[in-house]
Amino acid sequence: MTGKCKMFVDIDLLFDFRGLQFCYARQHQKLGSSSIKSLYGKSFHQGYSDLNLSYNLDSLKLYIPTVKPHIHSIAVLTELKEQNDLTIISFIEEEIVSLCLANYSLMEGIPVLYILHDELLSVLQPYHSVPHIVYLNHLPTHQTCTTANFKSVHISFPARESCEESYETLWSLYSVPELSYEYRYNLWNSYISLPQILTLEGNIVKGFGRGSSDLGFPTANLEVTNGEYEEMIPGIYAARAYLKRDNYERQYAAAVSVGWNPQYDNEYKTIEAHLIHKFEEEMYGEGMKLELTYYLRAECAFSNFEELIKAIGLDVDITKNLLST
Ligand code: RBF
Ligand code: MG
Repeated sequence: MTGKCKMFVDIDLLFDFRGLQFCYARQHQKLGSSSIKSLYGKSFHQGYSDLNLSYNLDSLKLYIPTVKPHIHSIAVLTELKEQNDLTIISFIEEEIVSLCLANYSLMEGIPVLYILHDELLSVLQPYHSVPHIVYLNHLPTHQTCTTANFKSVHISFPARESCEESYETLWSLYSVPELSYEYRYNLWNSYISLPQILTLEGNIVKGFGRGSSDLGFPTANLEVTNGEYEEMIPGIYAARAYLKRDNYERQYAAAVSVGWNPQYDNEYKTIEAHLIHKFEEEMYGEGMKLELTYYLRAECAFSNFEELIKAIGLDVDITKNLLST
């Protein structure tokens, strides 16, 4: 990269606020994926009022510590911070964003601009003559910028929009380092201790059949026969698991995913437990009991599957540390 340029990065790209919005909206009402999609690219306030929902900042604040940076994006940001005149653009409310940023010292010293989508171009106007890239993950904003002749790179989120071209553009400008395990673990390591243990019981059923083949983390899908699972906040939990075959006496640590898997946009809500133990045999039909003790994070749609796999790996390591007996 020769010379400095002005770079704007949308905060949505760096942190999974949208995962939090999914979680939070679904906690309040049974929303379909189409209405959830309408939260995309909106501030909390706008998204919620569009869906005719209200949100309570106090209870939202509870989940903010678990909003995680995208592992890959944070590597990009680290690189940009070294090389550029960097500003973060946020279309999300200042109160929410600043609470989240407070968790990550990496963000210290980077200015954040709080604006509305409509204000974007007037904010960028002074930079029209300097070489710059606007690095955005929100397609309409990207299009607005392109139409106004700003050099704008679109990195898509969620994953299913095609974004190969934008990655190539980025890689041709920057060599982005791989973050060390310790670094990623520290970024990822924030969670909420549940005020009371949530117990779920039922039988293990066939899931979407992706667990071990695609991701390398086999899961036992629980068909729940007790508990208010419909009301449960979607997200990733750390749990103790017990199996009927051991008379529910032996304890396994488990990382549990509750929700619609936004990476795949499932049609129905599932509870999937990755038991941290090597099982040789199939477990369909087996009885299982889960005691959820920590909320680790919201469900996310990552910009690629490698990122999802890394995130699950970190969830599992954190679960091991929290529940090792
Ligand atoms: N799916 C998602 O779409 N987003 C996630 O953030 C996510 N996190 C997970 C974390 C853990 C610990 C586990 C066990 C699963 C997670 N999943 C997530 C679900 C995953 O996509 C699913 O297990 C496979 O697709 C098999 O159905
Ligand atoms: Mg499964």
